[in-house]
Amino acid sequence: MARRAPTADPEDAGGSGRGPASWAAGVPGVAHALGQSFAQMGARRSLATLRLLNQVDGFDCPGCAWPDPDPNHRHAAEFCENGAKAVAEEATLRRVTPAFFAEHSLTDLAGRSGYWLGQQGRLVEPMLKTAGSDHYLPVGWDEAFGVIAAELTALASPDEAVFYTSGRTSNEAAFLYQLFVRAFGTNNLPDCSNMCHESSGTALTETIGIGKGSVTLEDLEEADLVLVVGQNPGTNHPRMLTSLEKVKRRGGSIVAVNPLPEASLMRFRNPQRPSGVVGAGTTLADQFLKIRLNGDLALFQALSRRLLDAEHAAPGTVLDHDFLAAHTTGFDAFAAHLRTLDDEEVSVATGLAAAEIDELAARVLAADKIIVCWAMGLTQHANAVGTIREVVNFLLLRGNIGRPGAGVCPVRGHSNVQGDRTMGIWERMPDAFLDRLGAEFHFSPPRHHGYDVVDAIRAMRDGRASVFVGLGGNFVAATPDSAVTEAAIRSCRLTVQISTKLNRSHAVTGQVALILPTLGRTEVDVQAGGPQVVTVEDSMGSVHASRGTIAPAGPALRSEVAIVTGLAAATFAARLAHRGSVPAADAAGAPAADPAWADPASQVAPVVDWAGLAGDYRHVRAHIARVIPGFDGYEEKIVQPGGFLLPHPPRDAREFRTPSGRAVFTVNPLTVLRVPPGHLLLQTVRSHDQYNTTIYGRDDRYRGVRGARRVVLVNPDDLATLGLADGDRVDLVSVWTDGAQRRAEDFRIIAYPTARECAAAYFPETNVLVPLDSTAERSNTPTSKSLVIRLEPRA
Ligand SMILES: Nc1nc2c(c(=O)[nH]1)N[C@H]1C(S)=C(S)[C@@H](COP(=O)(O)OP(=O)(O)OC[C@H]3O[C@@H](n4cnc5c(=O)[nH]c(N)nc54)[C@H](O)[C@@H]3O)O[C@H]1N2
Ligand SMILES: Nc1nc2c(c(=O)[nH]1)N[C@H]1C(S)=C(S)[C@@H](COP(=O)(O)OP(=O)(O)OC[C@H]3O[C@@H](n4cnc5c(=O)[nH]c(N)nc54)[C@H](O)[C@@H]3O)O[C@H]1N2
Ligand SMILES: [Mo]
Repeated sequence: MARRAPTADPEDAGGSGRGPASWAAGVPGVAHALGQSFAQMGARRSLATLRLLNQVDGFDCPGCAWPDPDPNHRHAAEFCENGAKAVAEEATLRRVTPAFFAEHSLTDLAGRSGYWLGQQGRLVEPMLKTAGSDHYLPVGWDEAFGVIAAELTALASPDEAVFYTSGRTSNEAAFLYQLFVRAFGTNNLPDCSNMCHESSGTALTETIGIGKGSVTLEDLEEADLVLVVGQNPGTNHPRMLTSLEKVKRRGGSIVAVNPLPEASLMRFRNPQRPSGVVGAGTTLADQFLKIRLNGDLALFQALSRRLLDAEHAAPGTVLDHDFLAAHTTGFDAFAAHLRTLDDEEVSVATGLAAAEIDELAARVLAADKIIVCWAMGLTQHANAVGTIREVVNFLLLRGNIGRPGAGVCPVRGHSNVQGDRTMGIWERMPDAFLDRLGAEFHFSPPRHHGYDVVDAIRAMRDGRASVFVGLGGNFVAATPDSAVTEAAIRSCRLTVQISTKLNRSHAVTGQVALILPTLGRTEVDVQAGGPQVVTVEDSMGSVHASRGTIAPAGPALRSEVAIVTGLAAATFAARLAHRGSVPAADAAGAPAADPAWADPASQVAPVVDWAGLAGDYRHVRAHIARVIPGFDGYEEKIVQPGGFLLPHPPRDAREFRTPSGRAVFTVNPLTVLRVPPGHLLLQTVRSHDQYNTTIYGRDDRYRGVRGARRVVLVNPDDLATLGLADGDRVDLVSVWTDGAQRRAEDFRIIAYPTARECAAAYFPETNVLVPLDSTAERSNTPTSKSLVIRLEPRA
């Protein structure tokens, strides 16, 4: 029964590689998207759905977290090709029915590719797999909640359960979910962010006192210089290209720092402007630094060093001395450390010529307002937190934080991943949040930190956790060390997936498994109190309403809010019956005086009207407004077109809520990743035709790859050194300090102009290569962008 992920996908046989495209978007992009939409939804439904995408009266795109322009500046079609694909994937007319599960056993499903699973359509009925069975059977909602409640109540400690969240969940569902989990008695709230921007949150909180980006869309558009570092916006945040184009039109410049010459950064044709469809497009990047994987810490140190040298040569002309004196701490130690920077080390770490860094430094000196944007190319490395702290150091030197047109811009992934964090989805929420949550609901939230993603896998592997609940996402496919993770999940007593679409996490399960089908962002959500809206927060801290517009995929579907509240009500009822004890609050809702109240295990249930909250989400927002700063007047603010901006002290007032009250310069040791002879560094990336583990197709158009996903991109000079050639078939073998060899079988080599010694291949196929224990210092994020591998020719 324990079948491994399929290594050979029969439909993924050949494919071709033609090298990177020289431009991105334009006609093929939109035509491609509409083609996919029509195939999944039919023409009428496609146009009706896409018309409301990212409009004030419509729904928020379930794709990425890039912000929408203010309502007066929105296009009639304010979406991109990949947003349209995300919508088509959700609004598909295909259905996964009980008959489907009668036909396909779990063993069968575990042998299918992620692409095949996703293509089967929307989940429409709650399904239960009992212990020992290899099939899911339909189950009623109440019975499903009863199964979960019984398993949760039987645990020796609430910490034996893990509650994962992926970043599409609405603010309302996320808030109730963390409330339920904390009232149940644990902080085990791992989320996709642990694998994503955790390093950004850690570094920014330490240095500027808040783990979020400090710029708005308007800031971005008025910057003089935008550095796009470790990010592939043409595929992953296509609407960002429109903003970058505006930067160019206003005379600003853009620099791309990336081991791959990503097409979108080179040239862009805007499908929303007629000239973009017919014209030559805009050349976006003024400079492209083809950096070695993991070389960014060295690059930012080298840049800052050049600024310090320039200041030395012409005192008082380079650094923002007023800002440094009034708002920062730690400058002297930082400057002293940079004086020891070794050019030779920088050259090895970055693979860049000194002249390239000089050119960038000259651009920096010429720019008054600078923004640095980044994504997974910075966050998924062992030294990721240090690298992002260096980005902050670099910006602080010239006062590039907390004034218009300047700042830090970590570009988030999932459409509400930032909102979920704001709502308390985090295994380490600060005490101030827990205090207010406890006061609002008259209970005492647990204080000890919970498990993040990597620790949750370890806990399941080691038998310290045996119930897994996933609010969205695809845990077994998105996480590292697939073989270890799948075994960990299979050792659980119960696994529960609250999902829209079928994926590998429904096939690789605990002894007992449940699928709870949920409404997606595109669908109308009607509750006892009438039609509901939910709210989301974008990558720049702006919160707005999202209203589904199409009919639900099936009558049995429930909203995430309804599922979470149903689960909570059932669990606390079961706990009450199980303990045979009285609720720890009296009828009036006052907290019990019993000192045992402080012990979460002794709590039975907080005073919450779960059904009432599910009936009308305005009641949920009223609680959020009282618990979370920045949400006062929530209900009134979300009816304003475009929503409202959450407070951000550095952006709003140059206020830094660090222990010293100042922005912090940090000292970060430069470690150079040296690759043993015969080996390469591998980064695992997204193709143009996927959304994380959801595979839309097998092309990666902008990189010129057609019809294949099991490919590895390698520099031709490295191929020559390794005695390999374009088209060769190889296994990817990762080597790690634990001595274990992790193997991904049968990849085809594509000769590609990536940085020397730096290969690239797609995830999730390559997650088997990422060692569980290979994580970033302090953020514990898996190092998905720097794996030491060798290529073994297939016999
Ligand atoms: N269509 C679509 N949209 C998406 C997603 C999707 O899968 N599909 N995923 C969403 C999610 S959850 C996220 S987090 C974002 C991810 O957005 P990205 O971070 O853009 O996604 P990746 O494909 O991981 O690309 C990483 C980029 O960083 C570069 N890079 C890798 N290592 C390094 C390095 O060491 N230094 C530098 N300078 N560059 C490096 C890679 O070459 C690549 O261009 O996108 C979101 N949007
Ligand atoms: N090797 C490697 N691994 C990585 C990464 C990498 O770059 N390299 N990137 C990491 C990153 S940045 C991230 S964010 C994670 C992503 O990890 P996850 O967020 O766990 O994965 P997704 O593939 O986005 O999850 C897709 C599933 O979510 C469900 N879903 C979709 N929409 C909804 C909805 O509205 N509600 C609910 N309840 N369910 C829904 C569907 O069932 C779908 O199959 O992967 C990480 N893993
Ligand atoms: Mo992400």
